[in-house]
Formats: sequence, structure tokens, C-alpha cells
Amino acid sequence: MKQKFFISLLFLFQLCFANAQNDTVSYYIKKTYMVPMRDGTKLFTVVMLPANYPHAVPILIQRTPYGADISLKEDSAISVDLLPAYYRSMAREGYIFVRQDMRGKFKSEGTFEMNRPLYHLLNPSKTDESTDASDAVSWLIKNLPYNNGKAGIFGISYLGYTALDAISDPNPALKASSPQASPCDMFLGDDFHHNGAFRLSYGFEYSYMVENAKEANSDFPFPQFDLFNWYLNLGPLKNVNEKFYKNRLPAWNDFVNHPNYDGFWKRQSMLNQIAYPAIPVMHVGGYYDQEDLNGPQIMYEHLEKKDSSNRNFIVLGPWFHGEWAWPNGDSLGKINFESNTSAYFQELQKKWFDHWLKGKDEGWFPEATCFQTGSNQWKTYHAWPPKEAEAKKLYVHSNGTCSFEKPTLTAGDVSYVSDPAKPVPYRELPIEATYGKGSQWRSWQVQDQRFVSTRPDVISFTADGLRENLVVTGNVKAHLLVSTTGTDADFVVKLIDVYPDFDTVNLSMSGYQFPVTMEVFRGRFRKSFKKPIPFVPGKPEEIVIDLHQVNHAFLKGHKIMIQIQSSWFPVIDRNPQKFIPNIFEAKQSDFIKAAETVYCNKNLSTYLELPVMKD
Ligand code: PG9
Repeated sequence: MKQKFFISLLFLFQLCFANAQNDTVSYYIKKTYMVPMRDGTKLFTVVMLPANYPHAVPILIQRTPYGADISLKEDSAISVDLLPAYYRSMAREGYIFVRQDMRGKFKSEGTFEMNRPLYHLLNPSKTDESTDASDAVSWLIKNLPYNNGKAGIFGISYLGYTALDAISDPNPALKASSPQASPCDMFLGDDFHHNGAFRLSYGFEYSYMVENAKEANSDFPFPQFDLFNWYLNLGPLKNVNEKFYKNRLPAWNDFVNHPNYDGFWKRQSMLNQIAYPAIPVMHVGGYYDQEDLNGPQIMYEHLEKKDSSNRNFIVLGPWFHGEWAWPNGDSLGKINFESNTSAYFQELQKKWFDHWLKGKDEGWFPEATCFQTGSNQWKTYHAWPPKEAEAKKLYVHSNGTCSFEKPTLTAGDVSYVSDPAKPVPYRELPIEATYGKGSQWRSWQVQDQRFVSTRPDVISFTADGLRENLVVTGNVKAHLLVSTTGTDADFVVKLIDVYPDFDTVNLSMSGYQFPVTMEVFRGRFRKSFKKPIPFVPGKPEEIVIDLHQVNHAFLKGHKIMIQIQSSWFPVIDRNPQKFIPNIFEAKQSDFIKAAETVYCNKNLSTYLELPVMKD
């Protein structure tokens, strides 16, 4: 995410502090430093100091690959009123804000490595984002005036990832971390793959954005606005290096050279690098995060197993990637949340850091604060996911329905033909460049699925209208019983809330197919992510797909729907449907049509496991 920090709201003030008050901060002054790391590499660091505020305050750090500098002259001041809401209430009561370029990016020295593993864990003489964070904290505590000796670190996405890195062997002065939308494992979920399926448009555009130039966030020079056909005409993935990147981008080459879950991805995975919450951690994630939905949920779950000191917390909201930092979080696309969910979070964030870094309040925080969509309420939980939810199986039936009753007949299935030459779009066209002008990237995960539900290669199963609300809170899992006439296949599963035929609350929402959660799985990895295997044509096999955590009230009068398809283009590359050891090396002729069958009978049943809350 291109962080805009103060830039968009910037207004320059020359040093004039006549109005500065002593109880709250009115202005911040900018200073920049080249901060030395243990290996002598110097990192460019922007410090925003509270002006005329002679009280010791904590330091809040963000470390970024997107450019730490802001368009404000050295020693100039900015009014707190002009800061984004995400920082404003904290700024008013006094924090020192620090932004640092990661090594190798923008004005910092050294070499950048995408998702650099924590090398120091195996070789203490090596540096990584954890040692750099620690060295930065040491320097800042020693050199910045009026700091209280305590630091926190936070940030969204890559900045969240560096906040997570920092909790491994944390500097003793680092007292709290809030990784927000931090990726966790780039093969299993998050930015670059989901369950082994490659995220084509994101991987292609992001590697260019970050690695094309050291001191810029580069936009790939696409020759057209709608990229659906551009990606289709690109053909097999090997054309990317042959036609465009010429092996110049390390991240793209890593995608090509590591098509399976090998040591490369395992070394990067936070699950293998961070074992316990050494300091208080507040994970923050969005249910509709189009980049890093998985990371906060699985990292919280992972650290929770070793949280003997109750330092591990989670906040989940109805957000796109980073929406909680925006001034207004009252809706996403056409879905209305009926309150400013971002403001709610920003208040919570302030309390969190005020407690750990300033010692304010008694420090009781709910273990989990998770917005409930549908009912549009904030809820708190002692355990996440809540233990009282009961797992119920929602079965699909060959007549296009779904219900909590298991099929009783010994025969029953539904088939469709998946053609890589005509993949199903993942969102309504036009598909603009991810971060390009007018891009609808942010809201596609709540888009009305009627735009594909009439296609012959998308199958839907709809339940009867609900007689009372049904609240689903926790992890949703799909158990697919499928076969293919090919030797490889992708499956996309969606859990959908279908609004009433006449929605009396909002007529324009009538019939809306709201995807509460969806996910893709690359079939070759059904037994192991490390060792892909082909399908035997026509042989039914089970695929279990994690559909993530949700907290959703399906309201009375709505219907539950399950949708299944075998492509999601171009966010996911096309599966050739013929097993190829490395899809990045597939030829055009390897892409074949295949018939996919979803079984729905007594012996071979396909179902979603839903954690249903009792009344
Ligand atoms: N989703 C972006 C990212 C994070 C970490 C690694 C790679 C990409 C981001 O928004 O920063």
C-alpha cells in the first residue's frame, strides 16, 4: 500500500509556536537523520517531534519500503489538526513519530530483500528487519530529546510486517507492537499466493512497483486501462520474463523458481520465525482485506498457543486493506456498516499504546474485538474464535440447493466446464491497474456476485430463506468432494449472503449476493504444499479449504448461498488444468478445457463447516 502519511494533508508552517500549549501538542517539527545499524549501514529516518512540549513521551516507529520522507522541510512544523485521523488523537497528547526507510529502499543504504527472513536467528552476526528495528530503537532512545525511554512499533501491511519482525528478540525499550494487515506466509495466504495459487496481477504489479527502482514506487506502464484482456493475452507466465522483466526483478524470479512450498517460502514464513509474543502485540485485520486477510488471523492464532503472559490481542473489522486508517470506515462498496468503524479502531489504538507506553488505564483489553457484519455491531470475546460456536455442516445438493441436511441419495453431482481461454473474472470489468487511477481493487471482496452467477462455469447452491437470524462466528471451512477430467484444477468457494428479493431496508440491495468469505485452492496441493501431485481424471478426491474467520449475522429473510468455480482471473493465474511440474514454465498448448464435478450425495458429500453461535 502506498502510504500517504502526512502528505495529502500537508500544510507548511515555519517555526512559530506562539500558540503552543503545555497540556496538549499543537505542532510537530520534522528532523531527519541517517541512523547507523550494527553493520555500519545507515538508514534514513524521519522524526516528528512535538514542538514546545517539554514532557517525556514515547516513540512510535514505522519502518517502510515505500518512502519514509514527507514533503515538509527540515525543521519545519505541521499542525496536529492537519495530520491524518489515524495519528491525530495520539499526536495531540504527545508521541514522537518516527518513519524509517528499510535498508535498500529510498534514501537508506544497503540492499532490499522482499520479505527478508530473520537471518539473525540462525546466524547472530547477520542483520535483518528485526535487528534493524532493534538498532533503530537503541539509537532513537539515546538521541531524541524528551523521550520517556519506551518505544512502540506499528503499521499497515509491509509496515505491519516490519512491526511483526520487531517482536523477535525485541529491543528492551520496545514495549508494544501492532502489526496491522501484516502478511504471515506468502505461499499459503496473503499477497503472492493463496493455497499455492499464484496471485498473478498482484505479484506482477507489486514486484515491479517495489523492485523496478530504488527510490520510487513504480507503476508498470500498461498500454490500456482495462487489464483483463491484457493479462489474458499475456499467455503463459513464462512470457513475463521473456517479454518484460528479462529476469531483472528478484521477487518475480523467486516466484518462478519456487513454485512449491519449499525452504524458500518456509524460511520467510512468520509461523516458522516467531514463536511467542515477547512483548504485547495487537494484530489488526480486515475481513475483506484484498491483500493480507490471512496474516493477522493466523499469526494471532499461532502466538496465542504460547501466550502465557496474556500479551496477544486481535482486532478484526469489516475492512479493506488498511481501511481502519481512513477517516471514514462506515461502508465498503455497497455494504453499509452504520457507524464509523475506523474511528472506533483509532480510539482503541490510542488506548492500547497509551497503556503500554504511557502507563495509562488499568490495561484491561478484550482478548478479541471483532465487528459483526450483518448486525453491524462491535463485539468483544474472551477467546477467539469463541468456543461456544457449534460446528454445523451446510451440504450442497444436486438440485442447486444447500441445507444442514446430509444428502440421502447414493447418486448426485453437478458438473461444469472450466475453460482457461475464458476464465471467470474475479471482479467486474474494468480491471484497472491495482493501484491505478479509479481502481476498484479495494472493494472487490464485497462485490455483488450476480455478475458471474449466471455463467455456465459458476455453480450456485441456495438455501431456503432464513426464518430467524443465523450468526456465524469463527473459522469457516469448505470440504469439497470433486473430480476433474484434467490432471490439475483450481477451486474457488464462496459463502454468500443473498439479500431478500425486495429489500425493504434498501431497495437497491435487493437480491445482492454479498460474499461473506471466499477462497481459492490449487488442486495439485491437496495432499501437500511441498509435493504437488496430479489428479487421476474422474477420480473423486477431497479438498479442504480454509475460508478464514468471519463474524456475520445472516438476517431473517436472507438466504445462504454457496458458489463454486474454477478460475478467478487475473488475480489468480490460470491453471493449465494439465499437470505441469512448474506452471511458470507451461506452454500455451498445455492449457486445456476440463469438466469439473462437485459431488453431492450420501457417500461423497460436499459441505461447508460453519461455526454457528447459539442464541
Ligand atoms: N500488501 C503489501 C505487501 C506487504 C508485504 C509484502 C508484500 C506486499 C503492502 O500493502 O504493503
